[in-house]
Amino acid sequence: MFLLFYQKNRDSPGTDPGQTRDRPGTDPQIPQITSNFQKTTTAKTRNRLERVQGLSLLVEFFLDWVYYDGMSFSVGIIGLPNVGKSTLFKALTKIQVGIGDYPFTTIDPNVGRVRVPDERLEKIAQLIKPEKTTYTVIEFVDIAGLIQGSHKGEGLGNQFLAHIRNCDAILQIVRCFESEKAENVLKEINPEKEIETIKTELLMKDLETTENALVKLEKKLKSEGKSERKEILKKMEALKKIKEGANQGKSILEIDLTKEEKSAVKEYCFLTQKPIFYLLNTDGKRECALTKGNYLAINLKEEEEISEWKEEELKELNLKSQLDQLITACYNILDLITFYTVTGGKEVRAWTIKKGASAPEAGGVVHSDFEERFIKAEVIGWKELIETGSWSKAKERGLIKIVGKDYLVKDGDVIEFKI
Ligand SMILES: Nc1nc2c(ncn2[C@@H]2O[C@H](COP(=O)(O)OP(=O)(O)OP(=O)(O)O)[C@@H](O)[C@H]2O)c(=O)[nH]1
Ligand SMILES: [Mg+2]
Repeated sequence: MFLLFYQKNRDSPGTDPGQTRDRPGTDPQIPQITSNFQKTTTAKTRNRLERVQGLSLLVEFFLDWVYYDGMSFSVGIIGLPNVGKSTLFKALTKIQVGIGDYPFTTIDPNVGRVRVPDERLEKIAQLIKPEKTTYTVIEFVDIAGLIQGSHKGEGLGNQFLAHIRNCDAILQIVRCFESEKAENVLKEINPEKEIETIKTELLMKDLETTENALVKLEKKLKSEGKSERKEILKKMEALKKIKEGANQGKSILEIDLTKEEKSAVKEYCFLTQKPIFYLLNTDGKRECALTKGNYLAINLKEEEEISEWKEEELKELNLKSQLDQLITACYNILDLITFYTVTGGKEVRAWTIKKGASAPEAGGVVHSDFEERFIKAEVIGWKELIETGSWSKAKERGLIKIVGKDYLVKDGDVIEFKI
């Protein structure tokens, strides 16, 4: 049955533009996607599995299931030990993970996907009345606690900084609760100091990466030809600027880099260049605020408890989870846009791409054929579609635009790809 199901889902998409097909194993609530983080793990899994003779089809099925070629974005949950990272992860993903009173309960990272709340998608679905409504997702990675000296291998060391490197954005949990059982590694509740401690660790690692890169480039400079030397010198200039800023305690986000400089150092995936959001894990007994940065104050213990409750129970007690707000905030710092497909009325689905993506690039997120064989796309803004009442009426009134390869997708576009 598994294989039949697999075969069915491997059929290539028809030429009907609206036909965004299901991925193997796709459930509307848990689209199967792959991020940089998963790719590393999946590559290792592929090697191991491929050694087993006779299991190739099963291997392929499994890899297709986890190795969705669409675009996905991940948020690394970081912070000192015992601040509530795994408590948040469990509340967000409903995945049972180890939560303990002692520091470093988490060793291997936990990875889970969470659907992004989307009122626009719900409104489109109310209009189209599809069989399936599929939200876009982001991935959260619960990473082991960092402490002072992590960049030099203290605590659980350097490898956890590497896990952060694979994430697109960072969510730092800051401890604002007292507990006799769960030791406070910082020994005091001091959000600014806690943030500074983690920032220093990330920055020291970036400084180390910068210095190593400069040494390597210096050597390379001597052996390369004239045109390559020009590129290397550009990169070195940007790295020197970063080194100078980092030595003054500035995160790379705080250093004024030009677009060219940013692109020259992109390959280093600097930790302090990732967008960051703070969650103050409060027990509600104290004032909780930051003087700078984007943040939310949430009681994670409470969130963990109510994450098991049904919606009706929450309504009855007049309780509201703040996690949707948090997911939306994380989605927003990733600098992404959402577009929608309506699949001939069968499925209404939200997709995520980076701001500035072209129509074929957006098509590639839905299916590789939509990028490779892209001819044109039909596009309408979600609001216009709702106001007009249906896709066919919008077409009759000439409100649907035909766009080509150069069209840059806008947030909220509803798109049908033509191949
Ligand atoms: N009182 C209180 N306890 C909390 C809260 N959040 C987490 N805890 C407790 O703090 C302890 C550590 O929570 P975890 O979620 O495991 O913390 P962590 O940041 O993942 O810790 P490590 O994996 O060790 O880095 C557990 O005993 C939690 O029950 C909170 O908001 N209030
Ligand atoms: Mg943990």
